[in-house]
Amino acid sequence: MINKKIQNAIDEQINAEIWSAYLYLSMSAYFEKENLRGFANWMKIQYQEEITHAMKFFDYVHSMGGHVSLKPIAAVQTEWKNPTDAFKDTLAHEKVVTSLINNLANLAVEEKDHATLNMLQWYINEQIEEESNAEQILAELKLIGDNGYGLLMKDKELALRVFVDPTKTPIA
Ligand code: OFO
Repeated sequence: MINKKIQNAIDEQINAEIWSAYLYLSMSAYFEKENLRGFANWMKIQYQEEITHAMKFFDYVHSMGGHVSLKPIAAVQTEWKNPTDAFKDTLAHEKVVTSLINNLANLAVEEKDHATLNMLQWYINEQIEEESNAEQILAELKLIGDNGYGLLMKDKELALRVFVDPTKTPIA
């Protein structure tokens, strides 16, 4: 049975993961509007990944005999200055999520909840990838600068991303 403190903290994290999904779907809509369909595709897949992150927590709580209480989803930004601006926000947001996961792990240690701590290892690894993906694209966008051709090339590359459920991949 999952303890109340951990249950509440995971409910908050489910909300943060679904908010992340909503944020990236909003970015996808922004890129569609800018005719950058590859970037829009990348963000749509990011949205799908975030839903899997939320669902992994959701299923964990129920497998431990708990009961999830879903919270309201706050509004997200809908406009960005340019792709670099959107990826700066993506990286900043992923850093916040990493700190939320670390806080959850700290709570699991305090509560001596080893099952939850073990489950969180997957998220700790996943956040390394989340930050590194955003960091890489941001660095490339900085190199591209105002070069429209460079941006279109990047757009074509990001169009190739396909969805692979990350929760089905064992931790490295
Ligand atoms: Fe769920 O990792 Fe991004 O936010």
